[in-house]
Amino acid sequence: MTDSSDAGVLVFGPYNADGLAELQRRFRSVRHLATKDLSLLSDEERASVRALAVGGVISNADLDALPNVEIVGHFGVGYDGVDAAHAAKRGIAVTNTPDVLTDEVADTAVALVLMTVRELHLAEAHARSGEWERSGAYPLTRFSMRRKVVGIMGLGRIGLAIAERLEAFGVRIKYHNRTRRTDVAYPYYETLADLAKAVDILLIAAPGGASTDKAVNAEVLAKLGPDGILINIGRGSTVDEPALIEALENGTIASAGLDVFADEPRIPERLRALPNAVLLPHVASASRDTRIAMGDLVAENLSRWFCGNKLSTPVPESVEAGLAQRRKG
Ligand code: NAP
Ligand code: 8YV
Repeated sequence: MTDSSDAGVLVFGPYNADGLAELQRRFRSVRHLATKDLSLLSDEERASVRALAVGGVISNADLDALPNVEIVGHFGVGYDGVDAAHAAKRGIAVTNTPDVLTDEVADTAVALVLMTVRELHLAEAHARSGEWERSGAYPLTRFSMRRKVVGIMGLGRIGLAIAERLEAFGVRIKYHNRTRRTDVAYPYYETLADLAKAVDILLIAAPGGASTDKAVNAEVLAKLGPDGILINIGRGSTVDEPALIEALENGTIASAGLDVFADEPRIPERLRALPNAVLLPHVASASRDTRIAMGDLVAENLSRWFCGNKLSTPVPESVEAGLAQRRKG
């Protein structure tokens, strides 16, 4: 490789068009395998891949089918679609896209809270359908933001940005993380169940992965209670989705606002049929500007790697493995 732009880049799976264009601006050899079907590549083509740009999930088997990959740039801050620990064992660095999307995601989360609390999805349908003219005003809503207590599971970059926005509505904020933060005054709850019992609105802004898998289960939903509202802006895997559907159908909780789901893009028909569920198709970061910033950060990380510079946003597993910068030689 005579210079950094000669590195072979494989874009694996569906990928943002602006992000793909940025990679093509920076690297001479960029191939987009939208289908993720590596059998379409010859052994020589697989061996030529030195960098991956991934928009969603790559299995360890697929990663291991690329013998010379040095770095995986993940398009998104949640990198649960990549086994970063496995990559580190192979000496492969992984990067993600934190911070550049925080405000967009927090804005969307607030919108989802308001839609769900004030039933705006139903009110919009009432207007659009002509029902307002036929049968009069949309009914007064059961809930308001007034005097509400919001509990955030995952008070990190995005969770804190959401909390700061929600304070403008006069709500009180509480949170649960694995570790108490020392830089916030919000009340901390050691367990998710205790947080759920203490709040009106439980908002999930935690990462996916083993430590959060199905954390919001039937017990937590029962603690949230019949006047409780669940908001999930994190990962669908964090919620036991069948238990949530039961809870919404039976009035165990009042309603839910969801941007993420267990088996995207598939949403169970029972969930789609529920009037007390607000459903968004994983759009929290999906503005043109934010996606351009994410794609630029992926490309910047790959460029920095092959120039021998420190990565902008390596994931913790890569930093711990000494992969925050390409080793010389
Ligand atoms: P972050 O800054 O790393 O914050 C994650 C927070 O979650 C941390 O405060 C962490 O604290 C907490 N956490 C991690 N594991 C936990 C567990 N098992 N139980 C309770 N709390 C836990 O990450 P971020 O930038 O805020 O992003 C958060 C997540 O949002 C991403 O990983 C992604 O899954 C999701 N996201 C979704 C969208 C969307 O389009 N819907 C867009 C962007 C991000 P502790 O380590 O102390 O537990
Ligand atoms: C996705 C997200 O990355 O950043 C994250 O963790 O969930 C989103 O921004 C986006 O949907 C592209 O897959």
